[in-house]
Amino acid sequence: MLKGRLEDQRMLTGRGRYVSDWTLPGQAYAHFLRSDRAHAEIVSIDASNAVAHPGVVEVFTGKDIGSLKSLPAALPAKGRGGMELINPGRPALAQGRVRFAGDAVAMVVAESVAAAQDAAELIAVEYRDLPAVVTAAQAVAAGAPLVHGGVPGNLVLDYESGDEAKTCAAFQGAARIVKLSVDNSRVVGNPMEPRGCLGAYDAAQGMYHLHTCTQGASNMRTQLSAVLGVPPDKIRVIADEVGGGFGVRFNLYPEYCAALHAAKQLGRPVKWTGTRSEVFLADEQGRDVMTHGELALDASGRIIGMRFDMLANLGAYLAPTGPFVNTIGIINCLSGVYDVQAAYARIRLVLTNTAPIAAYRGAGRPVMSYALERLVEHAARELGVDAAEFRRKSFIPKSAFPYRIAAGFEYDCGDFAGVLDKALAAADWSGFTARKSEAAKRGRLRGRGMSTYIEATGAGFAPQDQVEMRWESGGGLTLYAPTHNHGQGHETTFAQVVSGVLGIPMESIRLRTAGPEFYLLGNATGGSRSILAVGSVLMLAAQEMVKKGLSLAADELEAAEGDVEFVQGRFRIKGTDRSITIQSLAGKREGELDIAYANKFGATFPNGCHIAEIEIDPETGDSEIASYVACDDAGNIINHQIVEGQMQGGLTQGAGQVFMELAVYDRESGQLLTGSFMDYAMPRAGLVGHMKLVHHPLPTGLNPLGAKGVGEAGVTGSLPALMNAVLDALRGAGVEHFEMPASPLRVWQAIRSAKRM
Ligand code: MCN
Repeated sequence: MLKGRLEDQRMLTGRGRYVSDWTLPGQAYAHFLRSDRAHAEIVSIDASNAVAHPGVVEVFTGKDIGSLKSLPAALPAKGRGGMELINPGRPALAQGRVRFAGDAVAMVVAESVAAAQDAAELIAVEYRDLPAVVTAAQAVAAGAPLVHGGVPGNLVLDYESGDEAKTCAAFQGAARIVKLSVDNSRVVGNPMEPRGCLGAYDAAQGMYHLHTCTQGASNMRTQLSAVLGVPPDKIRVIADEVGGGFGVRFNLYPEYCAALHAAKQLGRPVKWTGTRSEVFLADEQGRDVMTHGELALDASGRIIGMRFDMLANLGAYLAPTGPFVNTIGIINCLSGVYDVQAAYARIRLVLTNTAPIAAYRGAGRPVMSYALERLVEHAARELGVDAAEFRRKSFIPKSAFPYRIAAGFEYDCGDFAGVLDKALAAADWSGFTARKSEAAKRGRLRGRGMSTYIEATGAGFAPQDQVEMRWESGGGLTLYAPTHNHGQGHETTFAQVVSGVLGIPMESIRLRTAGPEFYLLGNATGGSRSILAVGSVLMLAAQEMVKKGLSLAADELEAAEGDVEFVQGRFRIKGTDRSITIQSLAGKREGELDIAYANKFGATFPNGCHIAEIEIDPETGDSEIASYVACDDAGNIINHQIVEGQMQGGLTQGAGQVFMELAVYDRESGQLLTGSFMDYAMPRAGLVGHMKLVHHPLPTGLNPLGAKGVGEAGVTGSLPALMNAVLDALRGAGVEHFEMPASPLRVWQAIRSAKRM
């Protein structure tokens, strides 16, 4: 039995090749001069001293990149009244105006990193400062400064989903209405590996080569093609190891376009290695959505309607996936696990003078689950009823599937009551009062919170996922797939799926996803789709390979094809001991057993019930997670160890946002005040102890593996469960309203001001 993951040995022994490990002969080094202000006109740029600096090859500014088109951003949907998304465009280097602190103004290319950095300091930029807005609420206020002249009121889209008329009627007939506003705070993705790239141009072939940290080469090629103005097949995106993605390595970034442009102009490769400061300033950021939610209840306490009014901060420019994440990404599970057709959401997408916002683990679904599950728990409390039984009353019953929600999406299966029951048992739900009293004796405030979340996994923009399988001499099999592994263990789980069909050892299977030697179309890793979608395609491809092998084996064994069967890695003449292994067959018939295959599988709906108990020390404001139960339905599980790791990672990421992480822009100056790990706290493994993971799998029929995604479920479930627990504990000290993060100082201050009231 394999211990750990196939990729572990390589990475733990330092043999992984990350973006900055790539070098090419003759490469030059890039450094970006970034705006030191949030909003200003660029009056002039004088780069003459920088150009004259020893070692400098060239300096590029906005006026030098005229042949590059704007970075793309689109949405396959319209807004209220047919409103189209307004995309004001984003140049690779600022042109005429800077719109957030960190906007790239110039790129210096030099013979060394140090020379490029030194020269950047010699560039004189004259700015004319403009007023800045950093919150979405500021941006939609009357008379607010405009981030882009062409976007009236800073509103790029007024989006809606659900049935507004039915929802109004439900609220009119409600016995009770419960309301809650919540702020899903802004966070910085912070993968271990800061961004970087190495751009090269092959003039003879007219080919661009971009080595970078990516979640999927095919997706990035399509985005690059829009900027470079060449077909995607003239571009290769190349990566081995990617040191974490979390959504913020999904999209193309301006620096990559500028580096490729420079490589072509200069006739030599250009390498850029970003810093942690640049991660904070110029990576896409996550969340930042304010929601006002309302529930309509009937006299028995059943939910009969729900509506949400959301304000989403998209930053200074539209990131390619920013609009999608903040519309469809949010409403694809609009009414959660509840049987409510009267549901409606309005989301206003707003520009501000901050770093662009796009996907961050969960990509919209944690915004929905947080707004809804905070509201539901609040309603149970208002009614003075048990939070679990309040939810149960409104669940979609198991018999009601397939179930189409008001937003138009169809859940295929689920057993929400079954999930709830298992979670209640694992959490010893009825024993909470005793634990709370015991904690009180120790001077601790103990609180409990629940979420019964659902999310959509498996969305993908590309129409198909193409895969290939090629045999190597020596009996190894290489899988080629479009979805990039950046921590999720795909080398192991994809090999597991293929090995299960072909009967060859997992160790003889290799995965390639972003190399110059192949060209596949398909979806990037995102939306927790890799195993359910690409894993399923690989499984079918392996089955096709076996079919192909039957006729080749018949030929080799001199038998009729109908007499040959495939059992545990061998083609055998039925009822005899004459056989040949698939590896030997591949060796004898070089290339003939290789296969190219494509298919597409779409959204599945993993769900779960998470129950958190936390304790707060009122003297210090310090919080501790005393117990955490996650009962999840991920359909069929391919690899339990990896799924457990994914859940732990997701929960910890959720806990990071709840307890410590917060990106803060100064409201006056627009400066990022939390630009380093000195000011921005990251969660560590010890944050989420006492974790109990329970499964309640209901295999989906929507893909051949019967799997649902798990990569983001931990976040979607934990944000509301943990904050509900924080609120419950704080109520013990008289605090009624509190927003993330529950850092010791903020908790302590909240308790102190509640005491004073
Ligand atoms: N798996 C399984 N059985 C299932 C579901 C999944 O065995 N029923 C396994 C899969 O085979 C895969 C892993 O669990 O090895 C995660 O699978 P999946 O849910 O398909 O998600 P993806 O592989 O597509 O990963 C994407 C998801 C996203 S969108 C973000 S963001 C994220 C995440 O995964 N970023 C991560 N997990 C991360 N983990 C690490 N270490 N680093 C990141 O950047």
